[in-house]
Amino acid sequence: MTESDRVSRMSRDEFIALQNERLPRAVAYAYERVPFYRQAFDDIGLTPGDIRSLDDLHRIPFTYKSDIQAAFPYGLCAVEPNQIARVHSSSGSTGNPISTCYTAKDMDDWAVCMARNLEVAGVTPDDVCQIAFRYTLFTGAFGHHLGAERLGATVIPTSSGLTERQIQVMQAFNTTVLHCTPSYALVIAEKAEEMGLGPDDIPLRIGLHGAEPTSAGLRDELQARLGYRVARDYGLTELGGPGVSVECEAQDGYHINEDYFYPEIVDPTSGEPLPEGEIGEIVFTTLVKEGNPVLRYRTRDLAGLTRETCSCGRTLARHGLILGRTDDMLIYGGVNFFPSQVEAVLTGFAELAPHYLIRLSGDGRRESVHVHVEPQHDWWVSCSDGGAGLCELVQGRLRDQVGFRMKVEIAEPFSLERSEGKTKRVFDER
Ligand code: DLL
Repeated sequence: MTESDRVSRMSRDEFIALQNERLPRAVAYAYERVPFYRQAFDDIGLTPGDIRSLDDLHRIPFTYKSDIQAAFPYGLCAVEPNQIARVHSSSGSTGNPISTCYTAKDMDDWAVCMARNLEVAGVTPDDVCQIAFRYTLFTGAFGHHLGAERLGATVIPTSSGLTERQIQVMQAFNTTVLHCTPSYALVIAEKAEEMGLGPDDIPLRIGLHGAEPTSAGLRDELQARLGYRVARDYGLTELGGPGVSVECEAQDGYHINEDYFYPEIVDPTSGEPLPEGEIGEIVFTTLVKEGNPVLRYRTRDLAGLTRETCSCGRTLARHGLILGRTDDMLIYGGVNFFPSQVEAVLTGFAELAPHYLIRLSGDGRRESVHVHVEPQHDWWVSCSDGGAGLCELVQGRLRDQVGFRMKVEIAEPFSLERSEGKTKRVFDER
């Protein structure tokens, strides 16, 4: 049994003991080294000594994305500049960029977390891992690369793009694991089909996809088209990138590396902790991070949490599918909805390709929501009414499932923009 395996199967009491030992140290470390945390504690008369165990965690004030943005680039850093081994950054969909820095030990911890994620996903040292996340300041490629290397697998750092060549590389080197965003996996699937290749012509057995949502419908479609099993992984720059959680073969929640990242679920409005199983905002506290420790970080990602043992036998806490982000929530005519609800409806139609975009427009008095969908090519060429019947059906189902009328418009096959990284699907022009 590997060390990762041992940790992944510890008893709940062992986890609690480990977290109770690490949390007070992490809090004292942040207080002593990051003026932002010292100030936050001093402001409410809290001392690090007050945080003796997990039971005291709720007393610590939250850290928000705006705090990290305001501190860009090194404001929340806890070490001297010459101790920083690596920096990564995300452009952020809104506002200032976010950056994170790693000490040499953080880099080692990152490798441990990512190697464990790969192991949980079913990757072995015999696998050939093609890293088709883009190698930039973005954490995705470097994190996956590090984990695959640490696990002892073969690493092929193709980065994203040059899709035909990606497929040639897969065939030449017998790639068994594809690492990229689900959006890019879809582009690869399309290109493979254009090259006349079916799932049996491609040696992949696992797709490790993260950095953006993958609905169950999109996952199933990728699995059918590329002939592999999808394992989705989750992470964010603020916590050091990927390596936070991942799905195992059971595809029943994401196992969290909770010896490194302590999870809570809180009510997004009140901030009150929610009971296990309820959907709320995920909040993480880093337990051993040196470069950029964060306490009670409000991720804005919405999911539920369970500490029940998974059918795979692992005991690591699991969060469910990320249902959306608090800042992704759209409000139309007083109804709250998430793009993921629209995607869930669209992927239920075999006639549609999983490419879409949602456009909200209006002048304050009259608003409208248009959903642009793309038909499957084969269906489209045999369709006799220009898609009108299908549009009606999709509109009806969206109204039933999401709660109001959206106008569905059919775009030409292959006409909506494809992405090699994360896809932007919502355009709010109100
Ligand atoms: O996306 C880190 C990452 C790289 C994760 C590669 C997995 C694989 P950021 O660019 O900072 O970091 O974006 C983080 O992306 O708060 C979520 O909203 C979203 N996200 C990441 N993974 C998933 C996922 C990386 N599996 C933000 N499902 C997070 C849904 C995800 N959303």
